Amino acid sequence: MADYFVGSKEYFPGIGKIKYEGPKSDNPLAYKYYDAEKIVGGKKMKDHLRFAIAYWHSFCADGADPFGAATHPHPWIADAKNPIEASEHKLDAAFEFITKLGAEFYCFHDRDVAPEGANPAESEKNLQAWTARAKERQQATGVKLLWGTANLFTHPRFMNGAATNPEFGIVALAAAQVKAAIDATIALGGQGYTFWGGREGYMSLLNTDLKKEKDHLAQFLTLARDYARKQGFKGVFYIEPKPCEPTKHQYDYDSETVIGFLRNYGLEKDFRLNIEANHAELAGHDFAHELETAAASGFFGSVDANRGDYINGWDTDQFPSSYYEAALAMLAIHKAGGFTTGGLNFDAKIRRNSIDPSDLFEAHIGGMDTFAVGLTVAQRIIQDGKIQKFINDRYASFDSGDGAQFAKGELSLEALAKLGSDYGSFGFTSGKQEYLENVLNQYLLDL
Ligand code: XUL
Ligand code: CO
Repeated sequence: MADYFVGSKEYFPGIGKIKYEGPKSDNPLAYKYYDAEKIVGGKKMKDHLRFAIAYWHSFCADGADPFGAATHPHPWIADAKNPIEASEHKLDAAFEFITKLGAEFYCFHDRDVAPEGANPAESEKNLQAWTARAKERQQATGVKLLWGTANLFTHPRFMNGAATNPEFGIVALAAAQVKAAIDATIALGGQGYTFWGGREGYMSLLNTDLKKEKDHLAQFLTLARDYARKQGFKGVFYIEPKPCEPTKHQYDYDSETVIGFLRNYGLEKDFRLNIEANHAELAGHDFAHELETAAASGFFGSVDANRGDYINGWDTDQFPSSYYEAALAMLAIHKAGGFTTGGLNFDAKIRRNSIDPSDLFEAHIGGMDTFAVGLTVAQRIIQDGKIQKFINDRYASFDSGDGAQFAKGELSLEALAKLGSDYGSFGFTSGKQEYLENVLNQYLLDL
């Protein structure tokens, strides 16, 4: 892999390849904990973490919010003569950034990378032209595609949803977009294809046929899966749960809801979950809860790494910075068997007033260091085994005898009830949560 890629123009001059300098370094443009080649738990850090850069936040979002105009006038967009040239320059900027950072993967929506045309055929042509250029960049740098997706929420035509739109014509237009985005993902060797619900949900039941919309969503996903498999796609499809925003009630509410939906419609073989930390918070769950819930049913797939704000109730998409949360998340990911096709995609944006070119680097460096710490702490917890032993001991009464028989389904309710009346009084064992929290803090401080 080349040290870093520069296209027709260097968009981040003065910033070179970001290197590991260790915890004592005071260089803001160096890794303090993320040492890509370091072996942790028998595997390189980079292979545990599989970092991906989100095209939409890092190279498209311009800092505009509902109260104010853009504050990040990206030169790759501002200096381009037309949207096609902007798409080409953006690709150069993206690969320069990704290779300087040393991340291995990226993720994109169709409309992040190539402009919408006057009709579906023209949009597809624009995407195909970008795909050919992106393929060359991937080959030249070794950067890979973690997953692709289609943006089925920005254009006004999707104001009533895409696959769940009450008008059939819009469902068909959404299909044209998804088909083209799947083709692009396959052409680029994408390891996954993601469906985030976008506007698949409702604002009011007074104008909504909920059952019909869910049936249509499942039908749409089934067609997309069948098409992709027919075209030779070997990767994983992800559903990304989110409880609300932009609709009041998104159908893909949280991990458990999506697992039920996938099983209900026979999609459980091909689809896994892409869990986003901020979405978990919006659903009233911890990030680790969503990860463990997905893993418990065999649906863990990939992660959108970010964080919300405990005081704000919306999707702030901030860069991860909590070692505590990252440690618990990496522990849950370890229990899920680690990443195979998935990875840690920074679905996060710098703040509107972070306007230095170096801010985008510092944001990602911080996020990568945070997960490197999380990985290190999780490995320490796993190797030491104290917490797992506590959990095992807590359930030991199911390991043998009557308890084991119950767990295997070998006891009737009558037999169980009989045992209950014979056993007498039980259940006075401490859960020791405070002690375990102290143990976790010890692991965290012992960096
Ligand atoms: C929206 C969100 C999306 C998905 C991809 O909240 O997370 O960016 O990750 O469509
Ligand atoms: Co996301």
